[in-house]
Parts: sequence; C-alpha cells; structure tokens
Amino acid sequence: MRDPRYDILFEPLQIGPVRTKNRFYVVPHATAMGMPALDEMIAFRKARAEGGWGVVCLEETMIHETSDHAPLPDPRMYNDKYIEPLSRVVAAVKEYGALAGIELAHAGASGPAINHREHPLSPTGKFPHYFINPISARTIDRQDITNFRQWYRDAALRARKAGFDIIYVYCAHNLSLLQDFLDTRTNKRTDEYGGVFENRVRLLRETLSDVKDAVGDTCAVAVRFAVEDRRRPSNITALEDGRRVVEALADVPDLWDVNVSDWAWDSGSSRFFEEGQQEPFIDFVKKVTNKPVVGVGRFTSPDAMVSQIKRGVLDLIGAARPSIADPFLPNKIDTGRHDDIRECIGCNACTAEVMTYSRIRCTQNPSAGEEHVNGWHPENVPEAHDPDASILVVGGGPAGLEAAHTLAKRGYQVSIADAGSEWGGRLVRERRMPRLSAWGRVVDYRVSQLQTMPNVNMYLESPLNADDIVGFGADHIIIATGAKWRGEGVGRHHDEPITGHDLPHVLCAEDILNDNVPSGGSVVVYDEDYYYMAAVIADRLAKAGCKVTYVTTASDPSPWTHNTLELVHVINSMNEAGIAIVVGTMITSIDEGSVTASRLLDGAESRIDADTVVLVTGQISDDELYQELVAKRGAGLIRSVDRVGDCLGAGQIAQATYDGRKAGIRFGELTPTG
Ligand code: FMN
Repeated sequence: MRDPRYDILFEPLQIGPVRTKNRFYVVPHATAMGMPALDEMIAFRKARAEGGWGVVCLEETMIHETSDHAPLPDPRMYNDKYIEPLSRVVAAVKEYGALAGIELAHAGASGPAINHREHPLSPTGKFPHYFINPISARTIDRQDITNFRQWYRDAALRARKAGFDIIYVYCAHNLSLLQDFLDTRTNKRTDEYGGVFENRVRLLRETLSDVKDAVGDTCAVAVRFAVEDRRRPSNITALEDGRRVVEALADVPDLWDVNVSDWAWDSGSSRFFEEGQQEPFIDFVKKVTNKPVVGVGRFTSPDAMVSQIKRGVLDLIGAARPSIADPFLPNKIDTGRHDDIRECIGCNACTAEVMTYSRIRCTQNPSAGEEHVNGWHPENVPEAHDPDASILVVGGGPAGLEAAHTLAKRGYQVSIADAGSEWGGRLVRERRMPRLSAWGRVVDYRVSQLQTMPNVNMYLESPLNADDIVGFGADHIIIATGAKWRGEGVGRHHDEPITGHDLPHVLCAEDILNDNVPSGGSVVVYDEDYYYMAAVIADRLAKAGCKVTYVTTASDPSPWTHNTLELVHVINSMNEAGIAIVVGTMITSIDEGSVTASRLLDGAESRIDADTVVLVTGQISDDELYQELVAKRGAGLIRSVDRVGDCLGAGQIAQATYDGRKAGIRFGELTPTG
C-alpha cells in the first residue's frame, strides 16, 4: 500500500508530445554492452522498465563515425542498420509502459574515433582528451558544421523510426562536441561559431531546432546539459555561461536534463559526495524554463525525491546508480515496501566496469549486467528444488549474507553464523573508517531482509569449527570466512617479506581497522593494494594527528580509483589532509625510525622518516575451515561445501556479493565445488 506522501512521485507528466506515467526517470547511462552485447543491454533495460521507472534511457549513442569512445562499446545510430537492433530495446522497455529515451551524442574532441580511423572533430583542433592517442582532432569547418547538423537530424529520424519517445541532444561531461563549442577553453574560433556567447551557443541552438523540426511532432526532444564544470576554472558555471545557456534556450527543448561536469563530479562517489549534491548548481534551472526539468543526485530516499519536487527543484527524479542498484525502486515505493529498497552505496563499482570496458556490475545488486548472461532477475529467484533442504552459511560478511538471502528467498532452510558480535564481516570495521559509512548499506539491507524471514536462523558470537559444522548436520555448507590483511609486506612488487616487517613499529591494515592507531609521530603508509584501503588508512591516521607519508609503487595514489572516478578526489583529500604522496617508489627495507625507498624509474634510493610503518600490500584468504571441511567431505562426513567471497579470493565487495548470489542460485542446480 503506497504512503500518500509519495503520491506526487506517481503523477503522470507531459514532456512535449509524450507523457510519462510517473516521475521516476532512468537517465542515460552506459552499461559497456553497446551493440556487441545487444541482448544483454535489452535485458538490463527491460528490468528497469519492469521495476516501474516511467522513463528508461539509453546511454550516449554516437551519431557518426567521427565520434566513438572505442574501446568502450557505445551504441550507434550512424546509419539505418542500427534502427532494427535498437528498436528491440525500445520494445522491451515499452512492454512495461515506460517511455524509451536515447541520448544521441557526438564526442567531439573527447573521443579518438579509433574504431573508424576517422579524424575526431573539435571547434579548434586539439588532442582528444579522454584517451591518450597520438591523433589530433581536426578543426571543424563550415562544411563539417552543415554535415554535423545533418548527422544529428538523420540520427534523430532513425531513433524515431526505432520507436524512441525521447530523443536527446548531448552536451555534458566534457565529452561532447557541442559542449566544446560553448567552452572558451576549447573554442577559439573567430567566425560566427566562436567568440561571444551568442556565437558559442549557436550550434547547440541550431542542433536542438534541427532535431525538433525533424522529430518534435511525435518525440520529446531533451537536452542533457552540464550547467557547471566543477573540474577546472571555466566559463561554464551556474552563475555564468551555464545559466546563460538555459536562459537563451529556455523553451527550445521539451525537457532539460541538467547536471554538472565532468563525470567524476556528476557520478561522485559516496566517499566524497552526499545524496542530492548537485542541487546548489542546478536549482536555478526550473526558475528559468517552463519546460520540465530532470536532475540527478544518487537519490534513494523517497522523502528526498518528494522534497526535490515540492521545493520546485526538479519535476522528474533522475537516477543512474540508484536504478542500477535497485531496478524495482519505484515499484517498492508504490507498494509501501520501503525497507526492501536496495539503496545504492555510491561505491561506483558500476563506473569501474564501464571504465574497464567490461559489463556493468553493482555491489548492492549482483544481478546487474547478469540479466541475460546468467538469467538473473533483480527480485525473483528460482524456487528451491527441495524446500526441506538445509544450508549452513558460515561468515556474515557481504558474500555470506548475500548467499543466505538468496537461498532463503528461494525457500531453503537457512542458518547463518558468525563468530563476531555484529553482522557485516569486513564491513563491520570498514564502515567505521573515514568516508565509508554508506557502504554499510550492503549489510543493513541484507540483515534487515533476513531478520524478517521465517526460514532463517541467525547466530552471532558463534565461532564454529569443522566438527561443530559436521555436527550441525546441514545438507549444504557455504564458507564465507573472508580474508585478512598481510603483515609481512608480500605484494605486487614483493614476492618475499619486506626486511624489517617484524619490527614492533610495523603495523598492517588489520591493526588500523582494529583501532590500534598511533597517537602521533611520523607514519609511512605503504600501498601495494592500489584500491581504497591505504588512502583510507592514511586519512584515518592524519585525523589522529600523525604526520603521514603515503608511498606506493604505482604511478598514482590509489590508482584503481581512477575507474571509480575517485582518483582526483582522493588526491585532493590527501592534499587537504596534509598527507605527503610519494609515487613510483618501493620500500625495500624497514629500520628503526625510517624506511629505505627505491624509485622504480631509476633505482635511486632515499630514506623516509617513520616512527610507524603501516603495510597495505594485500590480503590472504581465511580458508582454513573450508579446507578442513573439504577433507571431511572426502571422508563422507558432510555432503557438500562451497566457499564464496574473500575466502575464495579477496577483492571488491561487488565480487563478494556476486559470489554469494551465484552460490545461492546454483545450489541444487550444479554440483557444488569442493
Ligand atoms: N551520463 C550520460 O549522459 N551518458 C552516459 O552514457 C553515462 N554513462 C554512465 C555510466 C554509469 C555506469 C554511470 C554510473 C553514470 C553514467 N552517466 C552517463 C552519468 C549518469 O547519467 C548520471 O548523471 C550520474 O551517474 C549521476 O546520477 P546518479 O547519482 O543517479 O548516479
């Protein structure tokens, strides 16, 4: 039963010539599926429509061969060949009454166009800035401008033919030719498309008018426009040209989809940005235009959504990550099932997959990207092959909780035990570290679900040994005992322990996670893990008053966070905290009061003062119990045993929840391992 406070979210809304059934709007976002994995893309989008979103949009879809982000497989609308395949996405979305949107884009100087070996285009020739490629974009001339306008028109007509209801013109993220024209850093032209504001906005105005002329009688024409460039000083700000663009084109498009650029600020992770963080930049838009406005902000709370609408900030609630984490978010609000919402944790595992050109994934929703490949549904699971079968899950971290939840939903008799006094495994401690509190939602969602299920028994403070487990008599056992951080320094560059690792002033991540924190003095944090942990520990120690030097063999601090769009924010926050950063450097030995460091580039040696050293070089799976049970299985004392998550191989939490789901779905279907 829907709470009447949320009725407003379910009001239909007119967008130009089309009408959305509600205000839940999946904004354009990539899945790294594109044309090569069309069936996967169809299944992914369809799940969002099924979950109740009024509008489901496709990501950046390139209008011409001069524009591609290869190796990222963006969808295309270059020619008529693409109409039929994309019409299948539309049909899948419309099956559930959602409108289908498509974001027609030209990457301008952001894409190297390497797939087609064309020369990328820019207002004033410069290097493509998204990928480092040895090709310069060429300056777009008058004929190119005429062609560009024709490509947009043609692509829009094809999109209409494919059945799309909302057709976008893309001008955001510093990834668009149209944005390159607005920006005085990239547009140095002296003709009527350069110089004064009216000239720089000309191509966007013309393109919007062209697309409206072509398809505006039956399709809504939207513009995705980043009103503020938050990355660097720019003329595009909400006080300057960002606002002037909205004022100048106020009622030209049927819909304003507004955000900030570039991507690392738009899809800002929860470590650095709160829900609704874009409001101060976009809140002027509705005051300037009479057309509907959609905006984003990792919205998962229905109260925050209602507030956006009632306060006149937005008309439609845009979502990328919250819709990835919970495709059924609208339906859950509609039916009053708020506790069932799987809230996005803002970890950006989804962007990481796009950045690494692999199928989209999600920490909270392991079915994301697996709808077609594995046939996984965000909400439904296959029925138990035998509802009397009992399963014991040992370990209550992300993998164990997900396995238990999946199995319990399937109808099995599930027991889950953990030695600790709190559910969450690695997240018990990690969620208390600086900036990681939102990740606790992984635990909270699963525990709150399990606690309501009659076929589930949950046991905390229950350390079980192999004999206990045999005595428990479950039909199947899943071991999810996690991993521990190494203390001896073996890592990416060290195959052997680091000399001096056993000195009393040398700690590892386990110590800091256990709150064994030095109260001051100089500390070297050594990172060979390359993800978040070392930077988070450095932050924790700086907050505790230590003088921190972060040392890594990588060429950037926390280099993998490039993929989660956090790298720039990690560096900024380290600078703000006064943490010294030393990259490309290996610690070769540790002595009393200092470490010896060797620069990878030339082997130059130096000493860095360190009253304390913290090694963050890797993890070791805690799989002793699993190995003992494998032996018991060999002796015929238990029937089957499986292991999941960090116990199998330590990594991202998204991998742990995926493993848990896989073990939960496959039980009864496949012979368990071990
Ligand atoms: N925005 C686009 O305009 N086009 C894209 O192709 C696109 N790809 C994205 C892919 C992923 C995995 C994510 C998370 C975001 C992408 N975005 C893209 C940005 C989102 O549309 C959105 O503006 C941003 O994530 C903020 O919304 P959210 O807080 O609801 O995630």
